[in-house]
Amino acid sequence: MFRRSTIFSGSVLAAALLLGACSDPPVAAPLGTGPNVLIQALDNTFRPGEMTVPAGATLTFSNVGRNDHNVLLSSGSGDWGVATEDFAPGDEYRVVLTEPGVYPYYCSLHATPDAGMIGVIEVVTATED
Ligand SMILES: [Cu+2]
Repeated sequence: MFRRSTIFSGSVLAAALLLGACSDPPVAAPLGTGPNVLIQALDNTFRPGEMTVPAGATLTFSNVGRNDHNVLLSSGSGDWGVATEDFAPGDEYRVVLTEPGVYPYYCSLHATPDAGMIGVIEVVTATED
């Protein structure tokens, strides 16, 4: 259904160190078969707040604000997202959504599921070439 990774996070770095990799952050490589899409977390809004992407697109959430944020699903659309401790200023979180649908999300520090720092991603069936 989905794949995800948190890049530049402590847990991933710790795993990389355990595997004997160097301590540099992993190079950001695309995960999905579709385009790469950037969603910025500002203080305190997601930009863009609404977007439509083809299935298989790689979504990169980037915390470019000065505050901690998180990404939580507003309603049942899988269990992707990123916790506050893994989404500090400068952190990025990636997820590939392969199932068409509507994925509302929010930051629990600065929003309720319905208002505030919220966003929604609509995943549509990828067109065949
Ligand atoms: Cu926030």
